[in-house]
Amino acid sequence: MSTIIQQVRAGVLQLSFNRPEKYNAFNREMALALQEGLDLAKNTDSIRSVLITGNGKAFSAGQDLGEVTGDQPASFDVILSEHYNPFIERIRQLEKPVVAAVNGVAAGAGANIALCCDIVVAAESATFIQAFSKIGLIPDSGGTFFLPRLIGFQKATALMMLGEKVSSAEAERIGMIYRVFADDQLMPEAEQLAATLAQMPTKALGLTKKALNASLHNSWHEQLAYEDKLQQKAAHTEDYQEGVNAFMEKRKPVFKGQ
Ligand code: LHQ
Repeated sequence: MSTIIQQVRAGVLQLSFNRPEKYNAFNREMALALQEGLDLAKNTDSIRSVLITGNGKAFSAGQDLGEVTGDQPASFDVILSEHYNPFIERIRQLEKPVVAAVNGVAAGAGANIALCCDIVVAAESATFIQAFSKIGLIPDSGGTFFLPRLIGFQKATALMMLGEKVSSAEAERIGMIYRVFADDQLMPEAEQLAATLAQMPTKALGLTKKALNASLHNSWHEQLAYEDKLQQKAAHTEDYQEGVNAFMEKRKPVFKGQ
């Protein structure tokens, strides 16, 4: 059985973590499979958005701790440089929207993978735990970068140091995630959201993501110049022509992602 199930429909690539008996904890195979899925999204024009979720009760419990214990524990260096960092880079650099549908507990790297996605939605019963401190580690997978930017330095520090469980309602309230849905509505809503994104002007969404990435380190005047540069690119896309023509002709636009 694959550790990640890939399904493509209506321009959406759904990647479902599939180690439910381990709460979708990451072993090497699953980490490499996630990278492959993200490469497929990058290299396939007809895929215009990505939806990441977990099969079973959990979204992901982070690193499979069985892989770092026992007789032949995997080296931390390998785990970060070959597993986590490459897929965090891929999610942020993919010029297509990535939605995380957090269906259950998201702990350790499992939480931080969700939090680096573009839009995070969660089930009412889902929880987020910066579990690292509980086992003597530091938050990785971009957690120390994204979490303070999402919810502020103070709350991020407390959550990372205390390793407390955060409900999805609280996560929405503090801006950690976009929206919460009733458990039985999460997947229909997340699929609709990803399908809507897949019908939108993909190039403009990709350029928006580039601008947002750059805003995390640019000064405001650098950012204005960067917006100028990216807007010129957006203005040369077919979807911009279609969007503006459709508006003038009072009809619904049909965007092709070009
Ligand atoms: C697991 C796991 C798991 C294996 C649940 N591994 N089996 C980077 C650098 C290098 C190395 C280290 O890691 C990292 C990044 C990281 O992600 S570090 C953080 C690693 N993750 C954790 O420390 C979380 C550990 N898990 C938990 O705290 C709990 O399982 C949570 C809070 C996620 C869920 O609690 P419960 O709902 O009470 O479920 P449970 O504890 O009973 O777990 C269910 C099953 O899943 C159980 O298996 P079993 O056969 O006993 O039913 C667990 O052993 C298994 N599982 N997490 N990370």
